[in-house]
Amino acid sequence: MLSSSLVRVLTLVGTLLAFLLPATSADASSPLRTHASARGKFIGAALATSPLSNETSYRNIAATEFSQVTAENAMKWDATEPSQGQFNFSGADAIVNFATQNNQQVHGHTLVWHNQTPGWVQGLSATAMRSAMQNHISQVVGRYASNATVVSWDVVNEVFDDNGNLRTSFWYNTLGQSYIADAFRAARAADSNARLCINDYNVEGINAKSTAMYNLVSSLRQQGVPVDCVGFQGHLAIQYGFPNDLQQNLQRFADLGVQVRITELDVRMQMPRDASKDATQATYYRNVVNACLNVTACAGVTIWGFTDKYSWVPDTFQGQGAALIYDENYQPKSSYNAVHDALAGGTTTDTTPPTTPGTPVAGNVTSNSAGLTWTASTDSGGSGLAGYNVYREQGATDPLGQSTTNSITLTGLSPETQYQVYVRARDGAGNLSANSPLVTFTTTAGQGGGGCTAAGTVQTQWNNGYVVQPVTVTNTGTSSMSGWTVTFTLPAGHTLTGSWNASVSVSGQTVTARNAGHNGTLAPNTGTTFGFQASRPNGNTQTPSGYTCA
Ligand code: G2I
Repeated sequence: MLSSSLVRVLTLVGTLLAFLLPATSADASSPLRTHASARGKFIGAALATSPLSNETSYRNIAATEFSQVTAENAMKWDATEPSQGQFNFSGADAIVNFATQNNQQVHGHTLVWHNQTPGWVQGLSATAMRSAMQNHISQVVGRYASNATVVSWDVVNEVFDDNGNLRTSFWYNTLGQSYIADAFRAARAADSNARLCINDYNVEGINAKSTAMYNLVSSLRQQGVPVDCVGFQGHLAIQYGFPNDLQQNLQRFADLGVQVRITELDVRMQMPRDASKDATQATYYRNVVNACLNVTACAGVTIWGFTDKYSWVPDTFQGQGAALIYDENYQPKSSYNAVHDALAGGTTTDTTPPTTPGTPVAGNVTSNSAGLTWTASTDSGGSGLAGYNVYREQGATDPLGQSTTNSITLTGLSPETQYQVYVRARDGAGNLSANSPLVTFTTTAGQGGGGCTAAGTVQTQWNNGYVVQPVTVTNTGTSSMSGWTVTFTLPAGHTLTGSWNASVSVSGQTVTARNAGHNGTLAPNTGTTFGFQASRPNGNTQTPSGYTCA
């Protein structure tokens, strides 16, 4: 029996310890993988071969924090079979050996993709291409079939275009849709145990593309094609918003009987970094991890890299970066803590809204636009200030506009109209502040007649091409339009490879896009969208410019 004075001393020590150590301290020294395993999930990172062999910090973090790894490039076709029948597994083996040493599982990425596939494959006839594909899969998967470290494969990658149609890649154009089922069958033949995945981007939320993926997976499985896993890449950006139906989407795939996983998570931001962007980013990371934790069939989350020192983002999206959970000096960021705390079962949720913004001041009021500025809010709830919503009517759910700073130019307003608007601040967890006081302004008289604007957003790009979607076309005039013509300039050497929702012609580098049959009529202050895809020389990072509308 303990004497009562000893009990008192022990209690005191316990109280002191509880006081001195922050609540998360029990977990502070445990790496991500320890917590992930305790939850029955993996936490992974994509690894690049060169820092893995050259940098101790890189190697140490990769080894200690993650239970799963994916080769960022080393298992792709251009690395493993640069010329027909000449296989090179040096990079792939380096990653597999590293993973074996560190008791990690490897997800093989990727067997059949339209990027990073050598020219010799792309030029083959249908019969030759099918057998080259089967041979590639058989050699690459076969090499690791009896290696317990390599447990899963992205058999096909990015087979959909951005509208959810099957991508008209050289695979599809030469072999038709059957290449997908054939690839899975070849992978199963090469390894009867590996988990075989289909992987894509922009499928995190429920949308046309993810629904097309859902239908394809469902139909392949009904035909007995061995698809047993779906990968959701998860290349997110704080400026585009979080796919709030991620968990629901993962669950609907899980209900098909497949395993699901987040395969390439990163959350980019417009540079430079600041505390508020970091906080929003951390919320995105936490939300993704929580979505996976909440879906039993979700195997885990792979981050596409781990240090901002090595990330594909700045090379692809000009002015954006800082997408990962360690900075370029290998220091953990808020997003690391978010992943850590979510895996550790942290339930700290920010429910404190930001402070109320100041009264907006209106300036530069025209017939269809107005500038507003207000005193900024602050946020103390932990998730950080994310931006502001500007509303017209009390209780409106759709904002007139959104801004990440304490000013905005409202566009698309009606001429000679009185507007009473107010601002609400929002934080990274989605909490909205109280309404600011109202500001009232009246737009000026319009000139009457026409006027339209066009602007294009690069949705995704890769080494030698990109998709611009949407190009938004807006009728900024005061009368209805019955047709529109948008022009823009392709940089030298770029070639249009496809378009949708517009009728497009090219002369030199000037592209003229006219409305399609269904989207020519635009009432004042309404708009429509179209999109296009183009190829560009390897290594070129330019994108089109000079969008005009008439
Ligand atoms: O684009 C991001 C990812 C989208 N999903 C599929 C992934 O496989 C893809 O990864 C990226 C790699 O992160 C980049 O590192 O795929 C890119 C190529 O499509 C990779 O970029 C390439 C560069 O384009 C090459 O110039 C470079 O030689 O990386 C190569 C190796 O560093």
